[in-house]
Amino acid sequence: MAKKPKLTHRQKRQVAANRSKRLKTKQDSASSSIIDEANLVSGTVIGRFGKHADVECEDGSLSRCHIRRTIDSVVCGDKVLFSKGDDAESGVKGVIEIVKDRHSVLTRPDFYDGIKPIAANIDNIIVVSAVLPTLSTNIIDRYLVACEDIGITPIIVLNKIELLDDIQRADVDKQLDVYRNLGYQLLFTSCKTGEGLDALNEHLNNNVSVFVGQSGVGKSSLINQVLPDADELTGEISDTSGLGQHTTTTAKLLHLPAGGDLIDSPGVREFGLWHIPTERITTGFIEFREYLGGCKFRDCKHLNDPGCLIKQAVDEGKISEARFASYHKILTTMDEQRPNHSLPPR
Ligand SMILES: Nc1nc2c(ncn2[C@@H]2O[C@H](COP(=O)(O)OP(=O)(O)OP(=O)(O)O)[C@@H](O)[C@H]2O)c(=O)[nH]1
Ligand SMILES: [Mg+2]
Ligand SMILES: [Zn+2]
Repeated sequence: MAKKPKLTHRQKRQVAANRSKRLKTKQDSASSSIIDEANLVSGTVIGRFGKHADVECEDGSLSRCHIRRTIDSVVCGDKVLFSKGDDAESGVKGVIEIVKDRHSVLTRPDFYDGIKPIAANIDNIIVVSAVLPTLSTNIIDRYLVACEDIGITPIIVLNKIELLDDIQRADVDKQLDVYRNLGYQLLFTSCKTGEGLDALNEHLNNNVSVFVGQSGVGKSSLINQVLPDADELTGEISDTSGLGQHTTTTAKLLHLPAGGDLIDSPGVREFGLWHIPTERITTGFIEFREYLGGCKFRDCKHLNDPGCLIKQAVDEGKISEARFASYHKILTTMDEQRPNHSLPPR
């Protein structure tokens, strides 16, 4: 069989748009609506495995589907339409033809694949961080920027809190005051003692929430606590690095008994932000927003530029020095993390 030509992203979009138009026209015409209704089934993606996606229909049935080659991406939380077709040998029950418009999508940059969506149609993002080996507020800031960039105010969860003694805990607590002052919800949790789990539960009910954070911080463990039937695989921490071994390899959507869904996502080592243009990184620091546009120079780098309102706010104690340093650290590491083949998004 001849090898099919590889399509560019633009071509894929065009083909998908045409297909969508054709299907819509077909659905609109009374004569063919019977065939389409019989063939196209709607559902929600609850798992992605290589070339397949598991789609759950409203009646609760599950269909493993292929994905039409022209579709750019399918992730957990996506609302899709698939055509039925039973392949007894592979167990595949259909082909996803259309991904409906997403009201939100969380993405991350991947060194090899460019921008990768993580989860779609989410209302809530739970940013999980661990307090050991050290608390990294820079990593928290990176996630906050990514969340603010898609217009979702996340909840910050500090897990494994029982590992700290009282003095360490007070120190961590103090470092995190800056986030409370900015209005972010902050929870201390422990899967070992159960601390904070009820409070976490309250934030999850009736929402679609995605758990994000570095590998080994305890995302799957927290999900297992909240949903004992979830049975998510959890991993041991390597002694040398103190970090996890990427135990969760694919995202998965799970239902909460009281309503709402949880999406467990695979952790990452580095959460780069090079896919987000600099101006959007700046607005991702929500306390900078009121000063933007007021600096003396239009191309102000907000560092040591004369007449910089942000630097002035730092000097006056209105913006935290730690957040200001974190902002510049993100900008400098962005260039290092961006793969050479990717064009800078500035
Ligand atoms: N001490 C302590 N250990 C925890 C806690 N929560 C999780 N762990 C341990 O941390 C390790 C990693 O937990 P996971 O839940 O697999 O972490 P993850 O964030 O899902 O990691 P990835 O799937 O790789 O992204 C496991 O050995 C857990 O038992 C906690 O509250 N306290
Ligand atoms: Mg996991
Ligand atoms: Zn400035």
